[in-house]
Amino acid sequence: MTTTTIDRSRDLSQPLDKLGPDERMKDASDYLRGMIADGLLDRITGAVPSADDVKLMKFHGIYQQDDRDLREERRRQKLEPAYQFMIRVRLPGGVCTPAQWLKLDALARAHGGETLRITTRQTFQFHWVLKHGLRPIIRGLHEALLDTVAACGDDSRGVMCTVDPQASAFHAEVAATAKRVSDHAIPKTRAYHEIWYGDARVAASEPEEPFYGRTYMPRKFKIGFALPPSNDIDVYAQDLGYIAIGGPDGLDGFNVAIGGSMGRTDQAPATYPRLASVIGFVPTERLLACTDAVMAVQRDYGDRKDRQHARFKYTIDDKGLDWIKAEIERRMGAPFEDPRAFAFTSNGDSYGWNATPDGRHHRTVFIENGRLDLKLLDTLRDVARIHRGTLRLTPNQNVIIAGVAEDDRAGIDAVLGRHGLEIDRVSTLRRNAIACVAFPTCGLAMAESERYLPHLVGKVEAILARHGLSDEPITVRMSGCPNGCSRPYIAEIGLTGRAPGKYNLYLGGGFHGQRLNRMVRENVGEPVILEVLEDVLGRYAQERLPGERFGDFTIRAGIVREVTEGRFFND
Ligand code: SRM
Ligand code: SF4
Repeated sequence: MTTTTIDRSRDLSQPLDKLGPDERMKDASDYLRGMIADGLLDRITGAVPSADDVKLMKFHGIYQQDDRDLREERRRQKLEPAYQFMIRVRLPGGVCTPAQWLKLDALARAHGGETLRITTRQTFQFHWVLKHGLRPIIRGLHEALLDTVAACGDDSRGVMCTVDPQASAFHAEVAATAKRVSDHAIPKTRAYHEIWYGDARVAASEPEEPFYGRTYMPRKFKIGFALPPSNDIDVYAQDLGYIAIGGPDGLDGFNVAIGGSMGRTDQAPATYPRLASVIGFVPTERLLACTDAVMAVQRDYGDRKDRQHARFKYTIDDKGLDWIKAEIERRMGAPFEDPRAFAFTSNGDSYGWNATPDGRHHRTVFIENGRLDLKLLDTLRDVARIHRGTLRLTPNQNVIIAGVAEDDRAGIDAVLGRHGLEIDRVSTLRRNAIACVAFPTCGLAMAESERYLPHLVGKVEAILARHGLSDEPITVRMSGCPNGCSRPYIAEIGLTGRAPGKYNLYLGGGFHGQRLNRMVRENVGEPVILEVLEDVLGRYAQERLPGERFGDFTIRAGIVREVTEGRFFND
C-alpha cells in the first residue's frame, strides 16, 4: 500500500495515553510481535500467559478460547479452563486447490479435533487446537502456501468474492482482482514469519508498516467483491464492498459501497447494523488507489477511544457520507463516476451440477452451518484425491467442487454416492439457513446457534409444509449473540441470542441482502418464535402477491416497519 501515509494515532493531536488501551497495546507491540514467542514456550498453562499477547495473536489469525461446555465443571474442580485455540485461514475468495484441501484435512485430523469449519466469510477455521498444536498447523499451512495473516485483528480481514463461477463470464477476472486487493491490504510486518516460521529478524531501512503504522486500523475492516446478479457475499454488509460491472469487453470496473457492518450490542442503543452506501464507480485500474483511500480515511478518522464506536459505519455517520466521499476522492486523486446500473437476484448457492462458460462443470455440496465433521471430511478427502479443479467455499458455508471436466463428473458423483451424498436431500429452507459457531467455542456466545438451528429449522419446515410453502426460498440466519456473525440483520427471519434458549426475533430483511430487518420479539424462547412464525407464514401463504418474497410481504402487510437507515434500526 502507499508509503506516503502516516500513523494518525500520533498525528491527530491525540496523545497515545488519551486513546483506548488497545491502541497503546498495538503501539507497544513492536509491529505485532509482543511476547508471543515466549508465551508459546510456557508449559505451565494451556493459555498464552499475557492478555496483550492474546489480543495480538488475533492479528496472526489465532483466538484463544476455552471449552464452554466444561467451564463450570473445571471451575468446580479448581482447574484452569480447558484452553484451546481457534485458527482462521486467510483464503481470499474462498478458493483452494485439492492439494491444499488435503493438507487442511490432515492438519485438522492431527491437531484440530477432527473437524474444520467453513466460515461465513469463505474460509476455514480449525477449532480445539492446543497450544503445542499451533506451530505445527501454521507451518503445515505454509507448506501448502497458506497462512493465517490478518484473518482477524484490526486490519483488512479475509477478502470475500462471489464464488459461483457460473455467476458471470468475467468471474475469473474479479476473483483475481479480489486476491490482488487482499495481498495489497494485509499487514507487511515480518512478525508472523519470525514467530511462526522461526525466521530471523532482519534490520530494514524501510518502514515496517508503510500503510498501517504502529497502531493499525481502529477496528476490523472487511472488503468484499460481488458479481451481480449474485449477492452471495452480502456486499452491503462489508466496510468496503465492490460490485463488479461488466462492459462489452469484460470487466469495466466496480461500484463502490462503503460502511456496511452488522455488529451491535443489545444494551447499547447507539450501536446498530448498517448497510453499505453506494457512492460511485471506479474503473479497475483505480481499484487499489480507491482501496487505499477508503482505508486511509477510516484509519485516520475512525474512533480510537471507544471500540464499540470504532467501525467505519460510525465514522461515516458521524462525519457525513458526503464529507467522507469527498475525502476519499481527494486522497484517491480523482472523483468517483456515477454508479452504474446493476441488479441482484440471488444471494444463495446453486445446487446440483451447473456448467460454466469455459465448458467445465461445478457442483455445490451442502454443508449444514459449515461444519465439516469426520464423515464430511472423509467424503471431501476422497473428492480431493481425484479432483483436478478447485474447491471453493461459499459465503453460505457450502463447498463447490469447481472446474470439473465432463469426463470427470461421474467419478465425483461416485465418491459422493459412496458416502451417501449423491443428492442434497435438504429442504429449501435449510439450504438458505446460516448459523454462526456460538457454543461451545465462542467466548461471546449467549445462546446456542450452530448446534440449535438445525433443530429449529426442522420445526419451521413443518410450519411451511402446513401452509404449502415448502419450496419457497426464505433466508433464516441465527447468531448466538448480537455481534451478528451470520449476518442475521439482513435475513428474512433473523435470530440473535440473548441467553441460553432465548433469542431476539427479526423479520423483514431483503432476500438479496438489500434491506435490514427489524426486531418483532425480544428475548423469547422456541414456543414464541414458532407461534409468531406460524401466524406470519400463514398470512404470507394466504395474502402474498405473485412472486412476492417473504421479507417484502412482512413490510407490505404492515407486520414490520421498513428500516431505512441503520441508525433508525432501534426505533
Ligand atoms: Fe464474527 C467476533 C466467529 C463472521 C461480526 N466472530 C467473533 C469471534 C472471533 C468471537 C470473539 O471475538 O471472541 C467468533 C469466534 C467464534 C468461534 O468459536 O469460531 C466469531 N465471525 C465468526 C465466524 C467464524 C462465524 C461463522 O460461523 O462463520 C465468521 C468468520 C468470518 C471469517 O472468516 O473471517 C464471522 N463476524 C462475522 C461477520 C460476517 C461477515 O463479516 O460477513 C460479522 C458481521 C459483520 C461485521 O463485521 O459487522 C461478524 N464477530 C463479529 C463481531 C461484531 C463486530 C462489530 O463491529 O460489532 C465480533 C465481536 C467483536 O469484534 O468485538 C465478532
Ligand atoms: Fe460468537 Fe456471537 Fe459471532 Fe456467534 S455471533 S460466533 S456467538 S461472536
